Amino acid sequence: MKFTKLIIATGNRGKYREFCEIIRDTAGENFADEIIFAPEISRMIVEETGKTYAENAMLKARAWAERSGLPCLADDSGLELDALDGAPGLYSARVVAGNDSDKVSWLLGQLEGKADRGARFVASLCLCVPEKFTLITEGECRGKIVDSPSGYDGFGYDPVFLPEGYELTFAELSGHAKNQISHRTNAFRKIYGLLKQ
Ligand code: ITT
Repeated sequence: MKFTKLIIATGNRGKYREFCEIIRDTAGENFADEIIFAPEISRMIVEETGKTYAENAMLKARAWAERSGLPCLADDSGLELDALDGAPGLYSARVVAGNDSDKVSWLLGQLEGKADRGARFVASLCLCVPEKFTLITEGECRGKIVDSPSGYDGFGYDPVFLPEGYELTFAELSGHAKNQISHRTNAFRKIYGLLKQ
């Protein structure tokens, strides 16, 4: 199955950029002719009222599919810290007002004096193809949180996340390297696998 147009149902340009690369790296030209950033076709804020990543991903994908009539791929993701029993998790985008570096500062503050730096990124993806089907998958990437931010690539908490088996943060790795191992990639590979069945 190849889509003529695919909407990435997000307001986060960092996620959109990653999806373009992940789709190209995973499926080459076989997935979609055109990959569209949702805010370029319409203005809409979808309330994330779900209790799980999967519910929120479905809310976003379905809302944009209803609005556009086109296939929509949404992601709901978060960073879970072992020392904080999985927080901020579902609320990773909303821990404090401000930009990514304010959120990173908040995170490092929460971990101050804590020896356990273990963490994982989680992403649920929802692909909604109007009047045909809805698919949901989940992916994770384990790692740990470093003491201070390093690197400028990526978005969100990338400058403080050291993926397992690596000595560079997500923000120091190239986009291509992050996309070999990320939670988002792992979830997308599952979607692609299901579509090929
Ligand atoms: P949309 O809902 O519009 O897609 P959002 O940024 O609000 O955009 P989420 O609600 O899924 O997305 O929030 C996930 C947050 O978790 C995101 O804003 C980042 O702070 C963090 N996050 C998720 N994946 C990440 C990644 O690959 N690298 C760094 N931070 C990430």
